Amino acid sequence: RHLFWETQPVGKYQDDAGEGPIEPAQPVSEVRQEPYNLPSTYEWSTCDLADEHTMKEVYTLLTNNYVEDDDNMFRFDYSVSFLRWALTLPGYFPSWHIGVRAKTSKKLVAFITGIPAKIRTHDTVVPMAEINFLCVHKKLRSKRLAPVLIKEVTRRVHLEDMWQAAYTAGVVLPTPIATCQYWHRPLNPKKLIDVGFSRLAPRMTMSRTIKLYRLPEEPATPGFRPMERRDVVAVTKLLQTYLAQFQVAPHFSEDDVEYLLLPIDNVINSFVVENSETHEITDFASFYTLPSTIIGNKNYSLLKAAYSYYNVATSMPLLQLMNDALVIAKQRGYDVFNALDVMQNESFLKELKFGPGDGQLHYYLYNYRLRAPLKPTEMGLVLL
Ligand code: MYA
Ligand code: JJ1
Repeated sequence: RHLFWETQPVGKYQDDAGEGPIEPAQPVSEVRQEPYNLPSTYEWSTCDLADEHTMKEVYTLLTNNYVEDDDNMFRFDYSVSFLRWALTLPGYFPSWHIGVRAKTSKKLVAFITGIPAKIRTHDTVVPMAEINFLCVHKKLRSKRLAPVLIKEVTRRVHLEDMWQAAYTAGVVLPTPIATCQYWHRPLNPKKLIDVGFSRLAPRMTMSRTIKLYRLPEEPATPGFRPMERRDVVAVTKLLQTYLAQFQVAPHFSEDDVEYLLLPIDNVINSFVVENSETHEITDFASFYTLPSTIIGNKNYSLLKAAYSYYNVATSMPLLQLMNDALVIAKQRGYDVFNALDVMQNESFLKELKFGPGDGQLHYYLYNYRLRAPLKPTEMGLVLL
């Protein structure tokens, strides 16, 4: 059934096989030296994302051709500043930003990326590639280009002596390590209903709906403030302790936290709670900005969505911390706050009036077998 995936090391769970790599690492000298073959009218093009023009080409490809919901009403609109942040992290490999161009016009028609990350599974920290932004132009779909992109990124990851990868997708492939559910908390319910993101519930009026989702003007927690550079050490400790309880989670260094979690306008929002007496950092909340194009609505063209990233509460229930995150997201003009049912998120989703979405997110590892699939609550990884 999966003519491509059946050839890849992504095998099934096996009671007898234990946990670890499916295939052993090879000497880098034995990795294929030549790029895989593309159809003759296309060529490989490593995309230099530090170059503004190239970045704009990538942005345009993704904005017009990347992930849509099941009813093709919304399409992710990752911003240029988001893509730059997410893809040019310290230690990134330029060769893992892979484009395909039409030979004659040089138009960018397909893309895939990898970034390096340390991912812990149970007790083992494994250097992996996180694969994201796989995209084939709508006019070139179903021509088996995606498997060529995946083989090529795999080859370039192998050339850096890495042999495992982590990725997520909305589609089912061999073989999910976890299947998680999206939840949505309306912040601007009227707009969400107007654009078809949500519906007026039975026996609810618009004004009752607006009242139902109303939030305080200001966060309730004293000492709740944006994260700053001086918080990096404390936030790293909070995250490391919190993430240790999950079966699969990133292993964050202080440098990772500094890069990934310091606030950037319209990209990443992070907050800490500082104790007013001890000045200790007791709690941390973060969400990233990922708008979607609203396809074919005459009043609105962009849905501004916040996505829950990593959150740690130690001085209060997680529910109270996340309520403050919702307040900030509302203040900052987001229309909806999205979260997966990963980590301990179930402890606040229903009470804070999130509702289940129609989308799922499946998590995968490449060339690494777990003993059994994880429950969403055992998943400690959020990809961008
Ligand atoms: S997930 C986001 C994916 N992007 C989108 O959904 C954007 C909109 N869609 C498209 O651009 C195209 O439909 C794509 C497929 C490009 C998705 N992940 O070329 P085809 C398999 C993996 O004829 P197209 C993200 O970015 C499909 O099962 N495989 O199809 C993470 C079939 O194989 P098989 C997928 O529709 C990506 C084959 O491709 C996906 O024109 C992680 C058909 O190819 C998918 N999302 O193009 C990639 N969708 O016959 C894997 C379809 O076997 C990384 N397919 O069923 C693996 C690790 C690599 C590194 C390893 C290092 C060691
Ligand atoms: O956003 C999503 N669904 C929305 C919109 C649905 C529009 C019709 N299809 C949704 N809205 C309901 C909200 C409602 C608010 C009040 C309370 C009850 C709920 O359900 C979905 C997620 O649910 N998003 C997608 O389908 C986008 C793709 C998701 C897979 C992403 C793959 C990423 C890959 C790469 O790393």
